[in-house]
Amino acid sequence: MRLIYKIGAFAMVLGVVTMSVAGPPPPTTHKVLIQGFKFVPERIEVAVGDTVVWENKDIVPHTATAKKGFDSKEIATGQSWSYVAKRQGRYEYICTYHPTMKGELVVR
Ligand SMILES: [Cu+2]
Repeated sequence: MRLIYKIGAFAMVLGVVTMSVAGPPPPTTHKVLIQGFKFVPERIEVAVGDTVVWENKDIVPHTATAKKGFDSKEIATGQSWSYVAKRQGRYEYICTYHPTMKGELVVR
């Protein structure tokens, strides 16, 4: 009886430890630099719940605008804009001021 209790307690502790190790990773923040009229990195892959921050290092304003999903509007020089990835999908985006600037956000 005493031994069974001990085994039970051990299993419970093991279960708690295993659950905390195997749980989903906590949300993280990813940074995309806007530099030299490019999104760096051009393609970024994140998990649902993660935050993506675009930081404009150029001397002109830019945007990070997807056809569907998100639109930063103007990000001035030295400013940043953050977006929480809520839905899975593949989002191609551009800068509306310089449409040759292209990026891709993949949300897994
Ligand atoms: Cu731009």
